[in-house]
Amino acid sequence: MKIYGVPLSVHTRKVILAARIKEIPHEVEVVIPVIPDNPPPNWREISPTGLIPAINDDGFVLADSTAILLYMERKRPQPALLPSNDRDYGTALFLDSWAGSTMFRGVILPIFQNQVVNPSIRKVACDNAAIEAALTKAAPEAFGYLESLKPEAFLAGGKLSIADLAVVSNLILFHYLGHRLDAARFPKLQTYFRRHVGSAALQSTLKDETPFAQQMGLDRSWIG
Ligand SMILES: N[C@@H](CCC(=O)N[C@@H](CS)C(=O)NCC(=O)O)C(=O)O
Repeated sequence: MKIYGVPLSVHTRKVILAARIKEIPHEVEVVIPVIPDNPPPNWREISPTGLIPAINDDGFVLADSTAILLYMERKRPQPALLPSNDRDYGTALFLDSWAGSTMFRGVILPIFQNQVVNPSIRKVACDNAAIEAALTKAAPEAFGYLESLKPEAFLAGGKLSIADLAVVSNLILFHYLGHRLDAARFPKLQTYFRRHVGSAALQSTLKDETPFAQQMGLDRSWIG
């Protein structure tokens, strides 16, 4: 299975982690849509939205991290990344969707765009007010919601699921960008995050990301 995307991307990491956990043989072809002319010429045929990730599985192309993960789940059911219980299944998919909207679009993306993409790639001014709003308003609201779920080891169904991959992947970029969870305010979330960062799948994934993170000057000091 070919995975198109860049390992540092929140949604690409979700898919790489799933492939790793399910032991689906895969290779990553680096595609960085924010860099003009970087994607391959037939990119829109592979990813109709132009976003990463997308896959090519023996000629079958598919975009969107959630669609890909659900496809992987059918292709390689074990270990399951969707809970078997109906309600936990619903919760896991809700949290995955919430992570892509409230957390990614509302918190992580404005920070990433203004700290990295605008000044370094697009060569346009960074909107400090957007970063400030994300850090002081959107982030505490999102983290407060997660804290209210009283996260222990996992967010849905007592087992690792798509919900954890989505939430943790967002928190990783937040940390790469030099920001930290306020452990006094969000103690359960902090413990939950550190537990996942220490897992074997994440440690090897983070190791593979090292050259990309170094090249972009990201903060790796939080990786224990
Ligand atoms: N719903 C999509 C969202 C994908 C997405 O937002 N990808 C970002 C990177 S994490 C992207 O391609 N950004 C490039 C751009 O906006 O041009 C998914 O889950 O795959």
